[in-house]
Amino acid sequence: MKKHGFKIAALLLTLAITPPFLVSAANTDPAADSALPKVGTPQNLVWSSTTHGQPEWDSVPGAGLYRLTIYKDGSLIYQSSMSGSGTGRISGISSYQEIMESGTYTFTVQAGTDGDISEVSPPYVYTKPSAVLAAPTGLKWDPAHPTVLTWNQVANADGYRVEALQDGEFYSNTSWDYEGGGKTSYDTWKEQMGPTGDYTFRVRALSRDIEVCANGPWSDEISLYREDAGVSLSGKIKAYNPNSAATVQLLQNNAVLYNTTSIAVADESGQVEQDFRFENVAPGTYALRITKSAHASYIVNNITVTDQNIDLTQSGQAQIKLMTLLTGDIDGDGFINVSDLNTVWSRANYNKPAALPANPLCDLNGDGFINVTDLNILWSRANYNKSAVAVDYNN
Ligand SMILES: [Ca+2]
Ligand SMILES: [Ca+2]
Repeated sequence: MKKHGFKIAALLLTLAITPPFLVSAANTDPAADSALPKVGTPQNLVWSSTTHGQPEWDSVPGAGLYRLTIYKDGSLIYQSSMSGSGTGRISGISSYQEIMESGTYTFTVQAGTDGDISEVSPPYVYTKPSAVLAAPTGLKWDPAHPTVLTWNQVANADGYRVEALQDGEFYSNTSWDYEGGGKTSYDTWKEQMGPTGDYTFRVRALSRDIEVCANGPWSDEISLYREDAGVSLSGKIKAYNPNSAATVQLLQNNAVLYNTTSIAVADESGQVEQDFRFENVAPGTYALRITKSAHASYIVNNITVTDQNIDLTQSGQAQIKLMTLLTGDIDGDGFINVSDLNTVWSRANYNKPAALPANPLCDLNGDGFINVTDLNILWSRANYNKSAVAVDYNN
């Protein structure tokens, strides 16, 4: 069987593709298209008879780029672009790497791009063979070279694909094949990643002939190691009215350096616990400040970040382990006192729905009504005549 080497130009282009371009059939990326010449439509699209699942078509004069779209049973599974200024027949990106399951695969090719879409290719009907490559195991960051991802070699693999996910969504990928299947590491992820985000990686083994042995499934995921990324700082708050979000900030010299907003829990009322987390916090000493409407502010001073993650729920101080916000500072002056009480108790607000013209902040528990429940929260021993909380992390 003829072996098609992986095209370096195609590989590099695949690396550079941004996710919307890759995954959205409707996205025509006008900024990229505008610089390209008007060109014709590629013709004579067929699957290669020698490399199963590999598309080929006639080159288009003047084209510098081709966009390939693959459908499985009518649904888009892959879209990518490759440089293609050659003449004669063009071999597409090695799309057999995208073919995992039995089904009917077709593709379209755009040249140029001027928005033309070629005719749909003859279908490639794929029946997955019983032989399937194994999923890679043992993914880890090389201890000696912590920016290099490694895994155990998969028997009979002809290549691998490494895919990055950001916050669980496709972010980028790269793949290659080679003679012998011995390369089981990947070290160029760092240039592809943005400065922030929760990245994970996964790897799958690729087959040269998917009629003989199918491409393997994805490995388990591994989180990104970033040697220069800083650490995480996480904690837990407890506050009333989860419909209203709390804002958590890290400050230095009264300047906000990191911001997070704990997730509001909709359709719930009362006093609930919520987690927050900062990622990639640089070394330094910070004040953590929590603010939330109708609650007194809460500050933890002198948190020194070094090279270790900080989980405030592990603190020996009860006031840091679980930061319970004091409730009832409706006018936001930093004190929970008679002026707030009088606001709840007023004719305009008391026993009214928690909507204008009443003051919605008087609905302290977030159940939609301003009533004795809210009054009791404000007037409780825990809250009444209390003010903004400040604790020291090192006490
Ligand atoms: Ca007040
Ligand atoms: Ca209420």
